[in-house]
Amino acid sequence: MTKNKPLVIVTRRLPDIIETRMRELFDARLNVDDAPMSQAELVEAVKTADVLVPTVTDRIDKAIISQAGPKLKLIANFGTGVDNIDVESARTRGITVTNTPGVLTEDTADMTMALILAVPRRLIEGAAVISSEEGWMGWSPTWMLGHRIFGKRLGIVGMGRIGQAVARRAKAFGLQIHYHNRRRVAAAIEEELEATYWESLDQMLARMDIVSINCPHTPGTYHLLSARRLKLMRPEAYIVNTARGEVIDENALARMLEAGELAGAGLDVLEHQPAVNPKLANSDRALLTPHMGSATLEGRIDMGEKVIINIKTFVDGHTPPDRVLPSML
Ligand code: 8YV
Repeated sequence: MTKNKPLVIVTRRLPDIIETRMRELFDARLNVDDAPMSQAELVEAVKTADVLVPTVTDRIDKAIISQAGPKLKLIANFGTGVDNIDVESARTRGITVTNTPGVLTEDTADMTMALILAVPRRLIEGAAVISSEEGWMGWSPTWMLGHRIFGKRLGIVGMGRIGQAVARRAKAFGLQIHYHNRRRVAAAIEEELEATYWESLDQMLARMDIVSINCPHTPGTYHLLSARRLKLMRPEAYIVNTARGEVIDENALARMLEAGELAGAGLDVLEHQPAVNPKLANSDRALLTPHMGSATLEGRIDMGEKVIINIKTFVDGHTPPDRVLPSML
């Protein structure tokens, strides 16, 4: 790798301040039009770059990585989830992978909380009445009734940084915190959050009023919320997902919402995004948002800063702070 000015290819447009800094530090090839790259363009990029900066919209699979040129030594993902990258193939070829953890925790937790509030309280439906053609016909004591969240049980699937940030917020809203995680979290955290650990996801799901998905998408969590597990949930329960669509069997969820076997869903991520399951798109019980969990200017700038730090550290011959190893997934 050329030590001073590595060729850094960035697949999507990033905030101005980040692109400006990248131009100063690197031989940066930026995507001014922000058009997603085709697989052929990605192949071209990995053939020539020293560093590739992809995002969630780029599939950096084995086929792409196997065509990487000898210069490519770092894939510095703009994003925390690395399910878009075949990390094992990269490791085999001696390519380091980094991500951007930590800086989008609070924003994603805010979005989770927004869905936890919006779905049971019918926020979007209510707002739509005001802007509808007929307009607001008048108030009534029994109209637009949602459900209280105070005092209800929230089951968090994945108690990492984001899960804990959700728990902290939810506790302040009077929800009881329950969680399932591969590993039980430290006693001090459980105590602070007054959180109940469930070793069995099945048993937790059967008892929750609201379930929030906050785990990464890995081979182990694909369809973790399978048709069988969704059926364990109470018909009055809600589910929200700000993690990855692939964690829930979306077809099964859509069928259950249609049949009234679940009260509602708030989904910021979809299994085949940007494609939207028509059953979900047309469901009164589903609130869908277009993967906006970390979409704040502050968050995107912090993410860009992390990408720059990872590249700079790596180029300077050190282990980048946010290195992702296959064993971490
Ligand atoms: C990112 C995300 O903005 O970081 C993640 O894992 O899901 C998003 O919020 C996106 O991945 C950018 O690539």
